[in-house]
Amino acid sequence: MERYSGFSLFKHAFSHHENWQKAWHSPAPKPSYDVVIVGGGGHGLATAYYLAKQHGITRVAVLEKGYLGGGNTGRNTTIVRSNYLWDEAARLYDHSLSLWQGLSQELNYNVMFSQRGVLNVGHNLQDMRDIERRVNANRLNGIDAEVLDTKAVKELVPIINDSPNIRYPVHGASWQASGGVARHDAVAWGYARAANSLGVDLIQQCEVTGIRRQAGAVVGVETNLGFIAAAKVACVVAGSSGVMAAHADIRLPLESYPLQALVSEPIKPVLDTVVMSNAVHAYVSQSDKGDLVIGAGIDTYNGYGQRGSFQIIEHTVSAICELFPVFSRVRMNRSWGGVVDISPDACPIISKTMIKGLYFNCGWGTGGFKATPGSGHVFAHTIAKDQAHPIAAPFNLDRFNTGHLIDEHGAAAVAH
Ligand code: FAD
Ligand code: PYC
Repeated sequence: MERYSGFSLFKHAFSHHENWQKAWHSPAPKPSYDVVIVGGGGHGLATAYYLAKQHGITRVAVLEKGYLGGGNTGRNTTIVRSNYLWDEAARLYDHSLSLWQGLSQELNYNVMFSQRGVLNVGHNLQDMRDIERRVNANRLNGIDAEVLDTKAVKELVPIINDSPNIRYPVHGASWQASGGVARHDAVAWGYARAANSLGVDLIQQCEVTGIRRQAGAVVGVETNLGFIAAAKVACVVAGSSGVMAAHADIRLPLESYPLQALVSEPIKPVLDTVVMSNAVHAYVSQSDKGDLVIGAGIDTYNGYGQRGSFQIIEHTVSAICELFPVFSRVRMNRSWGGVVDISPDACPIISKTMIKGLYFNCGWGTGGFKATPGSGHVFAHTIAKDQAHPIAAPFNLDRFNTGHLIDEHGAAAVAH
């Protein structure tokens, strides 16, 4: 901003005549904020918190078009794990898992993180070979993973159907004992309260409709409440990332899909771990309240609807009933959907862009809840230093040019 005022403008004008003319005709707005974060989900709020807490940057605003945590953060099935195949992804998700362990204390807010373990079930020989490969890779990365046979799965989950005669018999599973669940909306509220107490502004009902740029750099955002000037803009809008990028004339390699889930009426405790099966497109855990929390694969077509299609949910419920016949008469209470943004390698984008001061954090697809603390932590570093955090560096946008993809379709564990 210095160059538009006093002596420095004078100096600049003589050295860059054309720029001076532009600047003269449209003076850049004085930034109200050092950083504007677009999107008040868990990732945006965590980013704001770590910017303030770890980097001392408190002139930060989080702009949310609806209400805080009302996007995928408040719609997911809360599974936390770090058993990803490739080193880069394992490092990212394991960094997050380690932050989860101290999060309630860090935020002074009970996020109900419960390490009750996660099973990824295999139903045929190839599933089991993939599981063995992933577990071996996990162990090499120091992640607590094990391969279990059918008997060991049955011991952990006595209500699972271990008959060899069902359509998709349980041949075994991977087991990550340190995985588990957390309370999704508490994560948004905890980060929001902690960020706000450090000076971050939280502005709800504020929809960003444009990204204003000048001379190749961001100068702020257009919103339904008017223009907000900012030195840096960080977009963390999950399924709306393609739309947001278009505001800056950027095309991201992302596709948006509805992903749905449902919960049952509360029942007595019957399931004290998380059971996932990619092959049958279904997974289930039991919340502390007693509801069965059930999730499906993504819809088979692109969309922005916050509900999923009947064909997918029917498939999921029939798979759950086959795996857990004891659930066949449980009544379902609610179903809903969220819009997830999936990249070609099912890994996130945590990156600077070609526009100075513009950053994107997106592409978490079906699996970003578990990453919330780690994502916010490394993204805040990337924004504050204008340089990728070492853990975030492989998730740069440039990988789609160089071909250095990190294919995590298998470990994403939800059918794509
Ligand atoms: P969000 O929480 O969606 O936040 C983005 C925010 O941006 C939204 O609040 C939105 O309103 C706001 N926004 C959008 N456009 C604008 C705009 N123009 N102006 C201002 N604000 C805007 N992950 C797991 O790890 N484990 C799971 O078990 C799991 N289960 C899932 C189940 C379902 C049904 C779904 C839908 C997702 C699931 N996920 C899971 C994925 C996970 O929910 C997401 O990856 C994660 O919550 C993304 O967080 P976020 O903060 O980036 O996005
Ligand atoms: O990534 O573990 C996961 C997940 C579970 C449900 C949706 N995503």
